[in-house]
Amino acid sequence: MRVGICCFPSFGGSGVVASELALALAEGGDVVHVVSSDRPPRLSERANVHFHRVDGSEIEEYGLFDRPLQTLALANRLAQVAAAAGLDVVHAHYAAPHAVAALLARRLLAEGGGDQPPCPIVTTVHGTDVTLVGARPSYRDIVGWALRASDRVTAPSEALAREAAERFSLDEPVDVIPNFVPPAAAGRRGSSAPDAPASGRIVHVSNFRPVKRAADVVAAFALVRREVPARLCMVGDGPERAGAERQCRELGLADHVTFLGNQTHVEPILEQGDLFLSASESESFGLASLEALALGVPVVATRTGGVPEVVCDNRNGLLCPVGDVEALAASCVALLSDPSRRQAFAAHGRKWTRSRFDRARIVARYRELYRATLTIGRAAASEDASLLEKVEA
Ligand code: GMT
Repeated sequence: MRVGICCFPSFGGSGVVASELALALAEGGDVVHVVSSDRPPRLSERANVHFHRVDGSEIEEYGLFDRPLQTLALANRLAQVAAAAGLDVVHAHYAAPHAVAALLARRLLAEGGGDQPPCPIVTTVHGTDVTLVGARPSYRDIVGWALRASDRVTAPSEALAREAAERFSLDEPVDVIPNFVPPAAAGRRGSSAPDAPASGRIVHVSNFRPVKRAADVVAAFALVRREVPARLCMVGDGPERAGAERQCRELGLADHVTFLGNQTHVEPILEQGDLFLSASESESFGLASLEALALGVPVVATRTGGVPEVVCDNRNGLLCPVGDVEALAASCVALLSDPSRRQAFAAHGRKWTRSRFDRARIVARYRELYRATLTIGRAAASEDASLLEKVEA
């Protein structure tokens, strides 16, 4: 198949999932066209993967626009790519702006009167489009429209599928297709030695947005340090990083915490950890937790959204209430001071992720879904016009 994928070029989970999916599809013989404002960090070069940059900045020189009209530029580029490459299906990661742009592109092509059948659109919601963007009055209606007008909608967890269906009153079921373990994590054995004495290496990976509650990670770590001589490695970058660094200095922790910034490949860092710690307020899935478990690193995380579908409480990790810094710290201390429990958790995590989040099986599910949409794309495309008219009215 010829598959178009549009996604954010981010270090965050959705950019990683979209890129890893593109690579896996290409590996299986599909031709993939990734359309984004920049090359996603994990999208390595390989045969059958074509990258198309969306620019849109030409209008800035006119002076009237303070930024590119990204959604329009994306729709325009997507239509060009769909026509030139003869795409069979477009997979939009995030309802807004990607599914909206894909729907506009399809309309644009239909108006152009080409002889290519309309391209079906599969949209994957990743969390923020439902819980944040979709919750704001300025975006709610257009996100709901994009989801209803997509030929199929998928979510990485039951929790997010339920939330999307309820929030946007979706008539059609949302397919739950979990994220898969990237080959770089599946292919490593994990070098942490869970049966060795606890060295107390805790790893946190996030984009340091407020929803990640980086301050709770640092506060929990401060409590852990009272019991165990632990170290904390913070991976990623974002708005709360500077605050977390300041908090470490104020708590006298600066010598025990390393901030590494964004990293394209987190596996070598994760596998050096004895524990992965996440304090998120909301998390549709928790890709970094999945990668940690696959590497045999137990997880201490907050019980929110789709996290309990990834982390099995008391089997391969420990789940705590959001905001309960004491519980997070106590869970870290409990695991760091019990090597045999860590070892059992590590073994469970490896086995669980291999069976439940297997790449080949999950990529096959996307392929099946794409095939199923080929027959409905034409009908759906003719409905776009009336839906768009309703939204514009
Ligand atoms: O967590 C973020 O802020 C990044 C966001 C993204 O768009 O990359 O991640 C979302 O999608 C990931 C891949 O499906 C999930 O693993 C994350 O849990 C999800 N984040 C949230 O729901 C907050």
